[in-house]
Amino acid sequence: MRGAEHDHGVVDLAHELPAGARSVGHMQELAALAENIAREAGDLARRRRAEGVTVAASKSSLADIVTEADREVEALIRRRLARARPGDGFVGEESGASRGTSGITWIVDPIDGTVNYAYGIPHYAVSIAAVTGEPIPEEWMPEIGVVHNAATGETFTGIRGRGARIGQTRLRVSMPPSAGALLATGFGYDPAQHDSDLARIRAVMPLARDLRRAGAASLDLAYVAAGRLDGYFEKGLQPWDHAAGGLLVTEAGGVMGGAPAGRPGRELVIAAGPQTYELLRAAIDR
Ligand code: LIP
Repeated sequence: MRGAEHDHGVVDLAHELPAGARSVGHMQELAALAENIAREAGDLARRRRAEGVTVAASKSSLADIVTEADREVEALIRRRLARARPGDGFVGEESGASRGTSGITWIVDPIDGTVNYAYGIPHYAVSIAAVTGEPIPEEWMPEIGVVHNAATGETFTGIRGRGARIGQTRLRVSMPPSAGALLATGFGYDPAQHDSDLARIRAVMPLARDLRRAGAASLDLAYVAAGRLDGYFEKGLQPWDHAAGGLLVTEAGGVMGGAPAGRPGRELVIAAGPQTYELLRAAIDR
């Protein structure tokens, strides 16, 4: 998906809002609700971190952990959203999915960067997105996205067709850097995937000035939107890892793509400014 009209002259029809389909004021209200809940959830996560973190269980592998705080923070978010908008659907990393009747579904990662959080590395985020359509990456239409860095307090907000910002500052993806791209990526929890992860890195390194692996996809995507990274790619992400951050990228004039079917998904997520995106895509597909 491409961002709206921006310096590169790329126009995306997806941003021509059907008359009456969704009011801007309504989406701004959803964004404000998500920001308030994300900040409250982030405060809870930070308090629990200071008190000491307990790993509650492992999921897809021993490395794929969930802490008691993940579960408690998601329960808080789910309660707050249900009270404010009882007819909405919900998809959460820890508590599963429930369908709504309003046409809006919330896609939530309560603590993205769980391993950072468990180790006490101050780089983790509350990620909250609202989508319309089927709540799966292949079909959803992201409407609003909030990524709140619970460790630093930074909140990145995007509204479809209305841009992305941090506070009152508009987010813009970077232009292609002459010194090579500062890229970010991640490694799946499944060790069997690591060979292909490393091969993908080998394929893109000729484009890169350097590589970052910070451990929270939503913040990697927010940083692409803010121009703090030139590009990001990763295989194995869950929908809640990229739902909010992906909207930040497209609303900052960037491109979100991947696989299956060229859209961001479990097989691959790629995010960058338009020119860097094409270079990344070509290097990875080679
Ligand atoms: C994490 C992502 C990260 C990825 C990790 C994990 P979690 O999400 O944010 O980019 O490399 O494997 O998927 O598990 O912390 O919500």
